[in-house]
Amino acid sequence: MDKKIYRDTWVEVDLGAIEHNIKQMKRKLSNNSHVMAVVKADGYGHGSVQIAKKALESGATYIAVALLEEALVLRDASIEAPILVLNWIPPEAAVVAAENNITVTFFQEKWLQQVSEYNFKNKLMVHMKWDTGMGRVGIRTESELRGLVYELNKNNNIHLTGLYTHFATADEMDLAYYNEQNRRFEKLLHVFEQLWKESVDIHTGNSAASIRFPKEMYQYVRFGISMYGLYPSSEVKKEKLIDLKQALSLHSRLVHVKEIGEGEAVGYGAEFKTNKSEWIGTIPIGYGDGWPRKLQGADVLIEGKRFPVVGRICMDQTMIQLDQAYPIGTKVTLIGRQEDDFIETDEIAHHLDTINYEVVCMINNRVPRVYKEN
Ligand code: PMH
Repeated sequence: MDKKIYRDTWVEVDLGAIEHNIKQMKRKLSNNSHVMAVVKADGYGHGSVQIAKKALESGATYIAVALLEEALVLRDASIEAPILVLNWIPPEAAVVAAENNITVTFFQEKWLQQVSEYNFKNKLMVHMKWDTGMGRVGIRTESELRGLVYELNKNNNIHLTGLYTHFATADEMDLAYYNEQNRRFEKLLHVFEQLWKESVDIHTGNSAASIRFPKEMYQYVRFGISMYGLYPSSEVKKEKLIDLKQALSLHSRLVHVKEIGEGEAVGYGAEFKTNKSEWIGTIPIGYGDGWPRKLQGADVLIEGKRFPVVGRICMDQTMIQLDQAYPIGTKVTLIGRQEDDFIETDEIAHHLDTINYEVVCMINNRVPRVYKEN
C-alpha cells in the first residue's frame, strides 16, 4: 500500500525529461555504443526503481548502481535487465549477486581466490576495473592484469563479461589528463587482447566523456548526471553539445503568512530583523529534509516571482520574505520552474559552493517523490 502523504513539501520528477535526455544521448552515440543508466544513491535522489524502469523504456539496456543492496532493490521491483555493481563487494556477498544475476566489479587477485571458495548455482558475472588515473579502485599495472587473468582462467564459476575505467577530468577544458587516462587504458587493453580471446563489454565514459566524445565510446557509456538533465560541469554546459531537461523540481506550500512590524525578528538567534513592516511566510521544509542552513538568503519562487529565505533555516521549517499576503497553500518552488523564472539545481549548488550532483542527492527521503510523465 502506498504511504499516505500529508505534508506539503515534495520532489517532482519529470520522467519525460529522463526519456528526453537518454534519447539526446543516444542520438550522439554511434550504433555500437549503448546506454548504461547509472541509478546509484537512489537514482541520484530521483528514485532508483522509477528511473531505472523509465531509462529501460527509453532505450537504456544496462543499469549501474554502487551497492549490491541497491541492485537487489531493483531486482525486488521485477527489473530483469543486466545490472552492474560499481563498488567493491565483500567476497561472501558474491553468492547473492550470482543468485540474482547481478554483475559485480572486481580488481583484486585475493578477492577472486576468496570468491572461488564459495559454491555457485549460477555463474558469477564480473567486470574488471582498471584505475587509469582516478586513484580510487582498480588495477594499475600489466602485472596485476596478468595475475587477474591467471585467476579467472582457474575458475569456471566466474565469468568475465566486461572491463572498464573511470575518468577524473572528462568535464574539464584541459584534456591532458583525460588523454593520459585514455593512453593508459589503450595500453592495458592491448595487453588484455593478447591474453583474453572471448569478447567482453568495454565501457569508459561518464556523462562528460560521452557528451563530448560520443564517437570514442566503447560498448556502453555510464550515463549518470546528464540522464537527470544536469550538466557535469559549467564548462560542459557552456559547450552546448547536448540539450538536457532537468528532471527534478522541489516544491512546498505556504502554511503560515503574517505581517510583522519594524524591528521584529525572524528565526533562531533572532538574526534577521525587519527595518519596516514585512510579510513573512513559512514553508514546511528544513535541514531535517536535507535543505541546509547555508541556503539562508537563497531565493524561492511564488507566482513566478523571487523571494528570499530569511532568518536561519530550522530543522523542519523555513521563513520567506514576501511582498504581500499570499493565501495559505500557495505553491512555493525551491528548485524548478514557475512561469518565466527557473531556479536551476546549479543555482542552489552555486549558493552551497558545491556541485549539482550533491544537491539532488542531499534531499532526503523525508521528502516524498512524485512522478509525472511530461
Ligand atoms: N561510473 C562510475 C564508476 C561513477 O562513479 C559515476 C559517477 C558514473 C559512472 C556516472 O558519472 P556521471 O554522473 O558524471 O555521468 N560517480 C560519482 C561519484 O562517485 N561521485 O560523484 C559522481
